[in-house]
This record gives sequence, structure tokens and C-alpha cells, in this order.
Amino acid sequence: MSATWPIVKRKALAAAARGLLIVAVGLIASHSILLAGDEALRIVDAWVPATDRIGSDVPLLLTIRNEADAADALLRVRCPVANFSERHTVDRGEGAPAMRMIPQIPLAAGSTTVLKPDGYHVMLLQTRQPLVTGERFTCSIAFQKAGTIETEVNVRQLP
Ligand SMILES: [Cu+2]
Repeated sequence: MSATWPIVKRKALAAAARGLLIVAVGLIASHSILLAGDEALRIVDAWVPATDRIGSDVPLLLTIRNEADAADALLRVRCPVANFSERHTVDRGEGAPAMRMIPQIPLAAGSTTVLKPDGYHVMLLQTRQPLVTGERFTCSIAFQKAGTIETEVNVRQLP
């Protein structure tokens, strides 16, 4: 009688382990679906110009490939090296071109958007430290559909 208990326990444990395995496989499967979704949006070549001055405003320049079938939009950027950030566009009218803040940067379906100082770009406001050529930091960029993507940003000398 006493010898049957451990066998029952072992069977119960084995069943519990199988249950956990099924849950784990399920989690891995759903996670890879999320990863596959993220890959519809690719951020490449993210950089900022070097500056010695703390408290300056610098453009964050990068290329976004939206490989999805649907349009997306860049909503927010957070970088550890700056207090704030804004999305900008450049207006060309009668006078000199002028930057203007916009709520989001549109990313058309199946398009490549190159952020640049004379077009759509992100402006990092009030830098908190000198930005030294060759250094790197990580920013998180929130998109309307793709969610938040972390990207590495390089500090470069302006050409
Ligand atoms: Cu700007």
C-alpha cells in the first residue's frame, strides 16, 4: 500500500510536467509570431551628429523600412541622452525652410522612409551629455502598429 503512493505521485508529476511543457511550447510559438510581426518594420542606420554642448537639440536620423501591407506611423522616441524628443517636418514656403512639429511621421505600406534634416526627422531636445563620435546608445521608438522597437544609435561627425 505504502509503496503505491510514490508511483501515483510520480505519475502526477509527470502529467504536470507535460502540462508545463505544452504551456512553454505555446508561449514560444506565440512569441515568435510577435517577433515575425516586428520584423515587418526595420530600422537601419540610426545616428546623431556629435556635439560637445550639453542642452543642445540634435536631429536623430534613421531609415525605416515598412515591409508590412499596412501603413504605420512613428509616434514617440525615447533616448537616454536627451530630455525630450519631437517629430519634425520641414515647410518650404515663401521664406527660408522652417521646421515644424508634427504628431507623427507617416510610414506608407511597403515603403522606405529616410529621416533627414530637410525632411521628416526626429529632434532630440535638451541633450543631457556630450555626444562623442564613435559612441553608441539605445533609443526606444514607438510605432502605431509595430509597437515599440529598441534601436542602437551611433554618434557620427557631421560630414
Ligand atoms: Cu527638427
